[in-house]
Amino acid sequence: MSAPSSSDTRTTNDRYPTRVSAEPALIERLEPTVWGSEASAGMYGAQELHGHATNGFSRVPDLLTPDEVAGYAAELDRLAHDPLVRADDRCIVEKASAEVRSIFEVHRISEMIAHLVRDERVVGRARQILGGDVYVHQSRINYKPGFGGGGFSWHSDFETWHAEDGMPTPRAVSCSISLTENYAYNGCLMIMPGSHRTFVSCVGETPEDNYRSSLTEQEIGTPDQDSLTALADRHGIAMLTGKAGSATFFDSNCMHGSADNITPYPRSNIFIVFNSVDNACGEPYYAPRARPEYIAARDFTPVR
Ligand code: 6CS
Ligand code: FE
Repeated sequence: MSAPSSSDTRTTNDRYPTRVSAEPALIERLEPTVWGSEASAGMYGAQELHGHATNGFSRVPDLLTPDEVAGYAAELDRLAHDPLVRADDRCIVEKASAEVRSIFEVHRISEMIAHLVRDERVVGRARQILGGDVYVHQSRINYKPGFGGGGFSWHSDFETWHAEDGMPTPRAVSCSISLTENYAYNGCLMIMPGSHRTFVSCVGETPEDNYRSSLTEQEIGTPDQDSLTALADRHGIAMLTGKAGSATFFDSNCMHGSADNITPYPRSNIFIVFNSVDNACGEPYYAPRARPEYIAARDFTPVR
């Protein structure tokens, strides 16, 4: 791919350039994190929304009941063993073990997960944070099996969604619902609290069909070590441990990652990305072409 030309207004006026310069940069984010008015009614109270705006994430300890956890865990198991799912492009396997790593667009594969997306406990909170109607930009199951589930290097999701999916601004939020206990040692999510206010412009052009390798091991769109050190020194690192059934909502620009899982204990979760209908994706900003719809939706119908 050649670098976008300077006549391309989409990129010349862009506040969040990435994968185009030889030098990394830290760019202050201007958009709010919580768009709903703090008075907007819903499951989050004003204090929780305030915490979300400050840290870039918020936690819901018992989003699912133990019975629901058991039901969804059985559904994850069923999907991972369904030969039709296994053969589908939506299914990503681990490089090392050929075990299922992720399944994408699960809200269109599983009726149970479609239902979960529309659940007020889930979409209601996303609407409160993003200030109105939302649609699903991406959904996936991450399995992270024991004895070899692979980690995710440090990254901001928004960096990828902006560069490769054409998401204009960081007005999206991810909901990660744990179906297994998350310990510090089985590859739990790590977030730098407060890092969502800084965009790290990354070095290295997006190759053709980058998604074919980035979903097992992301290399492009991962920040340089000096930028990561600066952010970690400034913000520290939070380990998001918690019980099965707990959920974390986190801003699209949080700096986050997770380690490999060498323990016997899997760390599985359902992951749903909500984007504001006022922030619908267009052409990619810094990639040769848009990714498939099962990774980055083009149907902006609000969740009802
Ligand atoms: O590609 C995505 O949409 C997500 N997956 C990875 C490995 N990095 C960026 C983003 O979180
Ligand atoms: Fe991520």
